[in-house]
Amino acid sequence: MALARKSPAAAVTRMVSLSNYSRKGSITAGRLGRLPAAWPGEARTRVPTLEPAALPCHMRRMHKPLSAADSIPVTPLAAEVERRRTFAIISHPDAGKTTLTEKLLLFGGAINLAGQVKAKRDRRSTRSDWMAIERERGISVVTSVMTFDYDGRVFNLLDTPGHEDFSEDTYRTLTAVDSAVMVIDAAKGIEARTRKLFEVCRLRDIPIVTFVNKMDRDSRDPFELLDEIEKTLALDTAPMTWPIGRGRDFAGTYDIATGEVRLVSEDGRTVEPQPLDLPALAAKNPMLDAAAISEELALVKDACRRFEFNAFREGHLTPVFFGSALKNFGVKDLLDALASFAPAPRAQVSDKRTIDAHEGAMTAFVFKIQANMDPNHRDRIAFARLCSGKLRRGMKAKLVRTEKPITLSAPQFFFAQDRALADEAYAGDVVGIPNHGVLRIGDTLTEGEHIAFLGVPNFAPEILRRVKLGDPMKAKKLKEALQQMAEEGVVQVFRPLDGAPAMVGVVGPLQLDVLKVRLADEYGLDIGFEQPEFSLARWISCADAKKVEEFVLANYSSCAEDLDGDRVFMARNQFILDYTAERAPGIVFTDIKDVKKKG
Ligand SMILES: Nc1nc2c(ncn2[C@@H]2O[C@H](COP(=O)(O)OP(=O)(O)OP(=O)(O)O)[C@@H](O)[C@H]2O)c(=O)[nH]1
Ligand SMILES: [Mg+2]
Repeated sequence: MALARKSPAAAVTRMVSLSNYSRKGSITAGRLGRLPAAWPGEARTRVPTLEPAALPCHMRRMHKPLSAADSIPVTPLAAEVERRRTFAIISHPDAGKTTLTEKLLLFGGAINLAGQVKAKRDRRSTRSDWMAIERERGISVVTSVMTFDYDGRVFNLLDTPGHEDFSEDTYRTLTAVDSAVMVIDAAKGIEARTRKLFEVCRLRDIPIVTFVNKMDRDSRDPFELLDEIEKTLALDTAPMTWPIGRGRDFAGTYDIATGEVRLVSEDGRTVEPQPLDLPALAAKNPMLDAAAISEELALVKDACRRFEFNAFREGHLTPVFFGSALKNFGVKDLLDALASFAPAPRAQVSDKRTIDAHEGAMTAFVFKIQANMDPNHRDRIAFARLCSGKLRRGMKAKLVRTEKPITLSAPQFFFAQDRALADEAYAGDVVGIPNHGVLRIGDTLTEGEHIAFLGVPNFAPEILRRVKLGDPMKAKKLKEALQQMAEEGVVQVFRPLDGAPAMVGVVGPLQLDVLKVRLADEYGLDIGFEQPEFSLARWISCADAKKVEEFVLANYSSCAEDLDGDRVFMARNQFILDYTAERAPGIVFTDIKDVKKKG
């Protein structure tokens, strides 16, 4: 029920319970233990900031373009780096990430009309969900990358899939961003996947901006939602806007810093903020109770935490915006906030040293491969996050894993499936590099230095399946296709050493559906799956490489190699795994492999 429609007495009761959450002594990230060790390979170095750290932030001042007066950088390179904002949108499935992405792009001026994410199954036009299977099922399967300009900034936006079966893709994406937008369905609050993804962000110290979405529908009490964020995530909240009315009576949002309101317009136009005139609002909509709203706003100002720039950047506090992505509401406030106080590119840790984003030499790592984005030209794109320096089209880079040079002749900025040649790109940018299989996930590119960025691991699969081919004449094609799908990270492929047919490993069953559909659509292959005799796969290693080979010889029919040729032991069940491990002293069995540790 909307608080604004309740009696003043109800508001007072609320004030009592709210005081719990707003007092300084309430749950703070600090008390529950701030971030332990950083995500493997991540720097905790704080990037120098441009903003004067407005405290509390005045929304009007939040999005002023860069000017010499408030710029620390002096070189053109540093100025370009400081302009970059690279962020992911994360949440539980269906909270509205893709819808929000569409609307953010609209403000970015990149598309004129956002393709609406309508009812499931009827979404043919969103930019971000471009794959056939995504459009058919109405879910995001892969991360979509979009680069656009807005208000003097260059945004690299990554729309991630919410479903847990695609979590590897999402985790990889989170290695490439400097901040995240956490979308919450106003009727549902913090859901399981949101919580998990938040934990991953916290491991990497990624600052989070919260967008409470679907305010146009019946929603939970905003105070309750803030309280839930604080309690379940141990994250302080600072509302930046506040909803006026809920559900069908959602009238707009109140800007806490300026005291102005932005009203919902029927035609989806952006309405400029205006002074709050409660009697006029209530006259237009009799369901709105002016007195109750006024009391609620007073309570918000009095009891809610104020935005603190440093606490946000350190990951202890999240600014919260309310809105409706579908109605295009509250989205501009969110974008302005990102432009203003989301961090510029952070430093990144490599195996040898920490690389600062302002360093002159270009460095980058590949966090995602996507094949066949353009069905007419079987292309293969490696998505790289630039970590330092400037990438120039045509330049030669060193691929550290192979120590071979690679010419970056056609780097591209992506806009979901659309693209444009990138003549130059800077630290923070995500560029697509077309290649024919040379680049792999985790690869480091430099201008000569022998370093490898550290990062996201590969997880041992939860499900193993043998691939059954309808037409045995197509075995060679299947081998190529599986190699491609494994390089993309759609599935993991394990090739048994004894020559038995390849096995695929996945974290969740939807990945198998995606593999089947994509092999049919993109390669004309009709496949099925069989339950193999094995259910577990573990990477094996030992300081003494000879010992691994001895182990492999002794367990030949249970050993396979993965995409990189690394040895994997497969077991029927946990008992066999434990039994074998006990009898192989010195051999390490792991269920995690760091794909970026090579090179
Ligand atoms: N009423 C209402 N519906 C919304 C809003 N935002 C999104 N939706 C609907 O919610 C459904 C899911 O939206 P998506 O944007 O696909 O959600 P998602 O988070 O990208 O989902 P996954 O990528 O599959 O995790 C769609 O039917 C949208 O039309 C909103 O602000 N109000
Ligand atoms: Mg989506």
